[in-house]
Amino acid sequence: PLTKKPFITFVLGGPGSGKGTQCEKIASAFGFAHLSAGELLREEISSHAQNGELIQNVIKEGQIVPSEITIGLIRKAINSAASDKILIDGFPRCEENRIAFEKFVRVEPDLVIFFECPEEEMVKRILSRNQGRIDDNLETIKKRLKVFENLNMPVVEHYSSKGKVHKINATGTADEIFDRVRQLFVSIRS
Ligand code: UP5
Ligand code: MG
Repeated sequence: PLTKKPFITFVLGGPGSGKGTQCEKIASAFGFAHLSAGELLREEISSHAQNGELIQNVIKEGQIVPSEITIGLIRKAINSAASDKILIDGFPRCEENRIAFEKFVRVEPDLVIFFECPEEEMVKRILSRNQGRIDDNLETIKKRLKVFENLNMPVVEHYSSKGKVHKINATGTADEIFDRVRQLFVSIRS
């Protein structure tokens, strides 16, 4: 369990849908802590942590890292976050992730945001990122898209059935998208 009771928002959407970009904006406008599950995993690789090699192999294949690894990193990050309002970007990625998180961290998200974006737009964005990510090549992108569709969408559907999902049109410029996101956060603040 956690050492405090935070307000948790899961931020979901396909690869390149703009989760990281929008989370940065939400964090600075509304005082949230931004925890990117993918970033936490990439830090394990670059710091040569015990599971670094395993994580690298999974990410390179566009597959999902074992829940216990990711959940351990997220739990630690929540407990040391500077805010009790938390954005968890890019997790849970599958029903098994979700169920394990609820079981071991013993919280449910207060809110789930889903960024909806056409595949061709996501691919275009990722291919122009140029930040040296080992999964930003067409071959891995295709696998990431499949995993998203087959394993991550059921998580979105689960939370939709509980009325927790706010779907956001993730096309247009980053600022246009943030105008949509901002309205949501203003409405939950008041
Ligand atoms: N960009 C952003 N918004 C734009 C806009 N409106 N118009 C034009 N360009 C825009 O954006 C992607 C790129 O597009 C950037 O260059 C940005 O400037 C530009 P970004 O905000 O980075 O999108 P995001 O949705 O965050 O894309 P990302 O590639 O990070 O998504 P993924 O979900 O694929 O990556 P993540 O880091 O979450 O996961 C990577 C891998 O880690 C997974 O494939 C998986 O193998 C592993 N993983 C797990 O196993 N478990 C986890 O819990 C999490 C990750
Ligand atoms: Mg990201």
